[in-house]
Amino acid sequence: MECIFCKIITGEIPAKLIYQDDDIVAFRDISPQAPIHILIIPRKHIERISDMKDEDAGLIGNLVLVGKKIAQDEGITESGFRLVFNNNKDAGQAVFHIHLHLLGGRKFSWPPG
Ligand code: DGP
Repeated sequence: MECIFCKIITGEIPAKLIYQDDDIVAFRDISPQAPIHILIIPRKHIERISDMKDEDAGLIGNLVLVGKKIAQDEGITESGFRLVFNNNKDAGQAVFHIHLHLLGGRKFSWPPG
């Protein structure tokens, strides 16, 4: 198993875990791009959003709901936060196990860089 996020799920690679349930794990990004930068991932190895199947709809919905809950716990609901999936090279995807970025704690620009 070569996937670093699968290794975080099994505990083979340490991470600052902040949430887990039967389907989802969340941990702090090793290279934070904002005061709060958390990755929310499914335990199921799916390489990219464009590989998702209709049967994954519930899982993706739950990733967003976990993002909402963590944002609340981190105190960034009122100030604002961003949830982002990067898909393939133009979006800068570096790890091929889908992950929802939760970013907050500062103001973000739009359009994104
Ligand atoms: P992306 O570019 O969307 O594929 O984002 C990958 C993110 O994963 C990037 O923000 C850095 C983070 N990351 C990469 N390796 C590790 C790791 O070993 N541990 C943690 N906590 N985060 C990692």
